[in-house]
Amino acid sequence: MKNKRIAIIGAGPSGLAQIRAFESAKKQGKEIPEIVCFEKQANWGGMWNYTWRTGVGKFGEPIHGSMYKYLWSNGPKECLEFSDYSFDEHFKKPISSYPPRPVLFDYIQGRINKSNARDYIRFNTTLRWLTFNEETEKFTLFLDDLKNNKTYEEKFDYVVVATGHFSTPNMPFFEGIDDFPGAVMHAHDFRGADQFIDKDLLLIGSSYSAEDIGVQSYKHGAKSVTLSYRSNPIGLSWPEGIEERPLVTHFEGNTAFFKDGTSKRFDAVVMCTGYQHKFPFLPSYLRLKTENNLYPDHLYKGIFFQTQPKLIYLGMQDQYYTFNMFDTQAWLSRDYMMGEFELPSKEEQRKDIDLWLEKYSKVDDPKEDVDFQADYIKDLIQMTDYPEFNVDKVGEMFKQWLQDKEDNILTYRDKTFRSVVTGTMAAEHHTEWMDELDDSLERYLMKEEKTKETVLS
Ligand code: FAD
Ligand code: NA7
Repeated sequence: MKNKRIAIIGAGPSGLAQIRAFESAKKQGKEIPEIVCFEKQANWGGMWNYTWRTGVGKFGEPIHGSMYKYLWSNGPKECLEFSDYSFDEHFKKPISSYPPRPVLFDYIQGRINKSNARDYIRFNTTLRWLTFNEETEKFTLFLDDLKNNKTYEEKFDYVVVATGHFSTPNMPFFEGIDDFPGAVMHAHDFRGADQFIDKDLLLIGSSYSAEDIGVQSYKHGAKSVTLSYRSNPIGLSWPEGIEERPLVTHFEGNTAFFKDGTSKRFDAVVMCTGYQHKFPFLPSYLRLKTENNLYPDHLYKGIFFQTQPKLIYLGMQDQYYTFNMFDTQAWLSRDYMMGEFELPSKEEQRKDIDLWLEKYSKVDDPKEDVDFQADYIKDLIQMTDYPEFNVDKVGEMFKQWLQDKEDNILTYRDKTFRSVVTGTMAAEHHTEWMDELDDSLERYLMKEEKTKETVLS
């Protein structure tokens, strides 16, 4: 086992889950392979490692981060809780169900800090390219040590791609947009709504980014928010100041024209039009080519690449379940790499993928989406020793969350849920979400009396 070398690309929640899976086997006294994780950023956490930068970073690499200031969890934290490291264990007291980004970042770090995970990670290192030799059955990775401006190559037996898929913008063109006089950006480059105070804002898209950036901009004082949809409106009952219109047909100056014949003048446009699965470091025959969906084709059990199963993809699905799904995937991929889980024949793999794709083709609303992803996770869990958690109960919470958003998009983050890991009921946050403009960890963990003092002083 010691002679096997595993490369993990990316130290976001998925890559860290893979390290954690190996650490857990090591704790059980098993001999684990040599692991090297390559992370192009200076720290771990992936998306949760906030950066103020846009465009390129310090070393000229495309910026990975798409998260922004004032980002609060968009689903209950009880739905993403690690089943081997609870929120109670980390925070030592109940916290609310919808914490802001720095709090979840702290939680992610808490679990991984318990081990020597940092020793496995080479930060500021980008995977540029890789090849696979059919004879030696080894991958050669071409790596760029960004700090020292040095390239080098190394050989590995397995490669785990954990580079995420919400980083490379899908940026559509609309006639006249090139002459729009205000700011035009993609959600990937959005870093907070302060810039839109008193502005008329147009968001194109009708999914999570449009909803969340729209509501944040409203909360932080935008004059108006217009969401423009291509297929379906989000369809919530919006407060006055937020509205939905069909797709933009074109722009003339700072006026946008919509499919229903209406028009409106805007100060800024944010394209909330999703992301591309992008793997510039892989030759095309090893690349996963897919849209954002719950069951990308060509991945057995959602992770093993059919053309070459020694290439494993984590977290490539669209996500209701997040951290706990990445964990279950990482546990199964670990077992495969340690020779404890055998892949069936190519034909059997294809059959299994087709069954899942057929099941997925029948899914047609968000509640069924949740059930589908729950079934997928249950399928994985029963093949591994990942600590069981009540996946269906989490599914019920997701459905309640969908309902809460429909009831009131401005207050759903004030609701609380019960942990399936510890049974603990979440605490109510000291301040209602709409009134809370500070998303820092310090403010979040403050006692209620203290928050009043800070407001009065
Ligand atoms: P990422 O977090 O994207 O991490 C991938 C890592 O790979 C990064 O660190 C990157 O630097 C590294 N990398 C990429 N290319 C290379 C390379 N060539 N060489 C070396 N390293 C590389 N999920 C939730 O559960 N709740 C939320 O509230 C939530 N909000 C979100 C809000 C936004 C705006 C976005 C974009 C996503 C949100 N998500 C949320 C989903 C989020 O993507 C997941 O929670 C999680 O971060 C995915 O983990 P990952 O490790 O798969 O990918
Ligand atoms: P999603 O969920 O992939 O949604 C992309 C949206 O963009 C969706 O509404 C699409 O409409 C829309 N879209 C895509 N292309 C176009 C064009 N050409 N014109 C108009 N609209 C378009 O991405 P998000 O960024 O919202 O969410 C991704 C993650 O980031 C998520 O995990 C969040 O937590 C944060 P469609 O319905 O396909 O017509």
